[in-house]
Amino acid sequence: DEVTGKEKWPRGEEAVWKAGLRDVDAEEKTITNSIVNHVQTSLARQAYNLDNLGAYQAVALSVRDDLIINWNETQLTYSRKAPKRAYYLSLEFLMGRSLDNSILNLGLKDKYAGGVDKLGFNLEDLLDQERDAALGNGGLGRLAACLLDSSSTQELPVWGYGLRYKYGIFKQLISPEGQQLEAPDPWLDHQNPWELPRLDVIYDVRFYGEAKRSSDGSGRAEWSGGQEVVAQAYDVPIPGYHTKNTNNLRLWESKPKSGFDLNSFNAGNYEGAIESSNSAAAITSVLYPNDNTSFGKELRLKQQYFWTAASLADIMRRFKNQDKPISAFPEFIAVQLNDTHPTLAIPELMRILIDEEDQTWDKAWDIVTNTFFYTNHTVLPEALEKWPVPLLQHVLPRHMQIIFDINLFFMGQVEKKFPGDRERLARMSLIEEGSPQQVRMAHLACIGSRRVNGVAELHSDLVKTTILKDFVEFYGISRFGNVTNGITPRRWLDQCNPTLSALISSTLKIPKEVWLKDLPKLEGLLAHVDDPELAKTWAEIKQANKERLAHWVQVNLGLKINTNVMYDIQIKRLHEYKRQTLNILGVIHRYLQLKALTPEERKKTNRKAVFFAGKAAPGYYIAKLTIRLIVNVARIINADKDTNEFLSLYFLPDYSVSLAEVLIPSSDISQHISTAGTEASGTSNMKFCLNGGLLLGTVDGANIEIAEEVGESNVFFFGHLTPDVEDLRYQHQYHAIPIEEKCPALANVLNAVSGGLFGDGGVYEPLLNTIRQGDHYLLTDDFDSYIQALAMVDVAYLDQKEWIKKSIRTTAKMGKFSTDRAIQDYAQEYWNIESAKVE
Ligand code: GL2
Repeated sequence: DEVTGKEKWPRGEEAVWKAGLRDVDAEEKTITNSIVNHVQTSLARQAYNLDNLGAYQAVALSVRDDLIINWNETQLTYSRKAPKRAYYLSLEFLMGRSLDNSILNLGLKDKYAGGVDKLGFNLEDLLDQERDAALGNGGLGRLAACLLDSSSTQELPVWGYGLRYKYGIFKQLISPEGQQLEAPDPWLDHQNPWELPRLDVIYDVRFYGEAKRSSDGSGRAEWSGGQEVVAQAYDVPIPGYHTKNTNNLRLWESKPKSGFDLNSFNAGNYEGAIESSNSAAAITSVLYPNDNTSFGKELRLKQQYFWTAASLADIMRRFKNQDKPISAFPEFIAVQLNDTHPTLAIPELMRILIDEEDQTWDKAWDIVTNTFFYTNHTVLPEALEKWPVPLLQHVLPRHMQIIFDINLFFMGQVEKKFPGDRERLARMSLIEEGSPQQVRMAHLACIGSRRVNGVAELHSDLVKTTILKDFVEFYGISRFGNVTNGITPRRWLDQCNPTLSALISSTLKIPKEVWLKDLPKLEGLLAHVDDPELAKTWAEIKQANKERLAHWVQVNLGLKINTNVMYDIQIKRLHEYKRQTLNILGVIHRYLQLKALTPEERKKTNRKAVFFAGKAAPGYYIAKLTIRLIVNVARIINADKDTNEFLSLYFLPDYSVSLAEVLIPSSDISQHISTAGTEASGTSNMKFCLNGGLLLGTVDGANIEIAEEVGESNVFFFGHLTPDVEDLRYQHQYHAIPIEEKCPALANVLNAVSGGLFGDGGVYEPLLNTIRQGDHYLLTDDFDSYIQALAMVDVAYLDQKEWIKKSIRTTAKMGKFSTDRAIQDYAQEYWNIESAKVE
């Protein structure tokens, strides 16, 4: 080994492997023994032909052994102490990779690196073998993953419940024309060492059939017939950071109740015989790839019910083991609804309590409304879930009865409080009139929960003043709160940017084990902002992170990118409200300006590389067109020798958690430029800032609270404010001003696109027309101030000394945005649970 001078174990030499390990301390020896053992037994492979994938699998299994021991002790502690527990129901858990995170949380990274090295492998190479667990679309799913990490770290008794999709979010390919293509994500094909199948944890789940109300006046009903499928559990251990507490993420897989239909089989109808088993397996086969848009398909409804029914049955079984009266249910259990996706849990718990547990309606409703909590994640109208009554009636006849009954009681109460206010009744009803009638899931979640929250201050205010305004008037304000989102600093700083993490520890003179669990300690960096040594190392780390990204791009995409320029990054789902279009039009504007300069003048400008990454929902035409425009603009400007030294552009395909971990530490500036009032929170804004990247954004979501923390002089804000948006949209509808007049700079850019500067201009007309007509996302209103903000970024960046100070100040003030704080908010203000430390 060149670095240590020690002899390395020659990879694959069995004789050496078997000879026992030299030069290894006791802990490393346990680790290497365990890895070798897994290679030879679990994998049934030999040392001599072991490749990186095999070595990764063996290492993962060895780490999993440690996790399982902690997991078991955690479950034992929770059973013994019997504390109140919280359950986080989320249709999405965007976990990413687990190996690096697990060994960091266990505090075993160095030992594993050493052990793996002794066996002739390189840990970093092995980490790269792991496939992302991409069971989510975007921020909502990643938030769920960060909250789980923090729940274990904070030693809180919290379990996650979700679905074990066979296919996660699709793999994004980009055709030579710039078209997004989707390929499946068969993430389980390589085996998944991070899960434990639980063949014994199974529940039957029914669909369709008939619900007959009993005639005995009890309010009960019997639901029978239809389709029955089986939910089987897979458990994923969630290690906390430097604690034994290891919570559980339980994911359900759907299976046929009986292998195949014997009657059809015996009659020679083999296809018919397996049809029902296929239809059962289909329920958890694929994640719906829509972010912030509801997609009213029957299979999605079946996913929602399958998952909530299995989870509640499991929760109920665990509760019953405690031998407490059913009325004590809410004293021991809090269930968090992550968006409205699990709202069927409300009528499902009513059904269990009334039909199976003999509770009266009032008692059941009392239990339900003290058990559930609802988080709203968006006020976008297209994302608010509604299910057609006929569909619900068909798939879940008993639940439809219960929803009608809930509505009947609720409407009675509203009528009592606001007599004769028919419009209010219509607005608040669970049922939206129309053909067909639809069930408003946000209303059901709101009235069936104890408390409701939004995910950033502005967003929570909007929830209270817009979509749930009537409910605030009815229930009073105290039912509605805010929990600003967060991120786990373990993955989003220590793991993705280890050199910065080490620099922070040495500067603060606090071990990372302390400040990573107490993020406000970062504020100590402020005392060192003027230290030139710190500034120098800080800048060197940013530079090294740019080089790491450039290396990644070189290896994976075969492109060479300049690392001596500013890195400007926008990575998130493609969505009109997130305004990637504004960004790309800004890039074109910059390009046109550069073209118009003399070579001498160009040399005085700030050089930058602009990066985009993100997926578009497969059916989202305009978002896909935006990708196409970005790719084709990149093709032209990267090839332009006049300007490519000063401006280059990249669309990195197949954005993922793992790619984010490489991109985020490299940014000088990142863009969070949604139309005011549309982005509920955003969480990548927090990730960039934690890594010392500055923020360019609108006054929206958590950008506002980031600016409050770091100070407005350290962020670049632009654009109209939320209260203006409604008026501006009205203007566009009824008093539209031609773009040439209103915003000549933008008109010029649109003409360049239409005119074919980036290939056939006609292709982009539908995209450009969204701006020319209606301009719902207010690009013409914000374009000029956006360009000004970009210019201010350029000026600021030229003063590198001051820029680094801004960067350090930004990191220093990110303490608020740890999910450790967020999970404690939920634990204390909502669930009323306490930590239960595993000794
Ligand atoms: C989202 C919001 O759009 C996003 O702003 C927020 O940060 C996350 C997490 O709260 O939730 N809502 C939503 O439907 N998706 C989100 O990412 N998909």
